Amino acid sequence: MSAQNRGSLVVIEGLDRSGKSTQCQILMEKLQSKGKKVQLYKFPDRTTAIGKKIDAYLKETSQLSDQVIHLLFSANRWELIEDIQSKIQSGVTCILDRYAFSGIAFSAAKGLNWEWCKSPDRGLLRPDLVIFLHISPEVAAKRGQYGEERYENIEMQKKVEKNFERIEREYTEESLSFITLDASTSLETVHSRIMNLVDQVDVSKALETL
Ligand code: Z5A
Ligand code: MG
Repeated sequence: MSAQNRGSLVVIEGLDRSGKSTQCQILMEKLQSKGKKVQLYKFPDRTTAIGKKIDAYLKETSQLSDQVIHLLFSANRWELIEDIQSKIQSGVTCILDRYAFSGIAFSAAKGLNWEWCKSPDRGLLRPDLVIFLHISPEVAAKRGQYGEERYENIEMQKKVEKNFERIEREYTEESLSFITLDASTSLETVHSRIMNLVDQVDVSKALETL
C-alpha cells in the first residue's frame, strides 16, 4: 500500500474488561476533535452474518468446534479488511478494538496448535501499533458485566494472559510495535498514555501484512 498521506492502523488489544472499548471510543473522539478522520472497527463485528454466528457462540446459545469458531473469527476480519484498507488509503485513521492477536490468544488457550491459530490471519494488514491493555484477571472480574459470556472466567483469562506475553515476544522479534500498558489506573491516565503512543506513529512507511 502506498505510504503517501495514508491513515494509521492502530489496534487496541487487552485482557477481558481491561477497558478496550472505552479507550477506543475516547481515542476516536479526541482524534476527531483534533480534526482527524477516524473510523472505529470492533472485532468480533457481531452485525455481519458471520458475526451473528460468533455472537450466538459467545452467548452460549450455539455450539461449534474450537477450530470452526477460530476460523469464523478470522473470516470476520477478512470480510472487513478491504474496507479498512481503502479507509487507510484515503487518509483515515483506523482504530481496531481487538484483532488477530485475540484470535491466537483465546484459541491457543483452548489447546489448539499455536502456528495453526496464526495461519488464517496471515496476509491481513499489519498494524502500525498494537497497544495491549493489561489488568489482572482478578481486578477485571470486579468490573461491569463480567461472567456473562463464554471465556469470562479467571482460569481462561490467566491462560490468555500468558498467551499474550508470548504474542508480545514473537511479534516484537518481527519488529511489530506491541506496547503493554497498565490498564488498572484511571481512564484519563490510560488515555493519555495511548494518545502519546498514537501521536508517534510513523505513516511514512507503507503498511505490510501479518
Ligand atoms: N475473541 C476470540 O476468541 N477470538 C477472536 O478472534 C476475537 C475475540 C476477536 C468477545 O469479545 C470475546 O471474543 C472475547 C474474546 C473473544 N472473550 N472474552 N473474554 P468482545 O471484544 O466483544 O468482548 P466485550 O464484551 O466487549 O468485553 P471486553 O472487550 O473484554 O471489555 P473491554 O472492551 O476491554 O472493556 P470496556 O467495555 O471498555 O470496560 C469494561 C468495564 O470496565 C466497563 O464497566 C467500564 O466502564 C469499566 N472500565 C473501563 N476502564 C476502566 C478504568 N480505567 N477504571 C475503572 N473501570 C473501567
Ligand atoms: Mg469491548
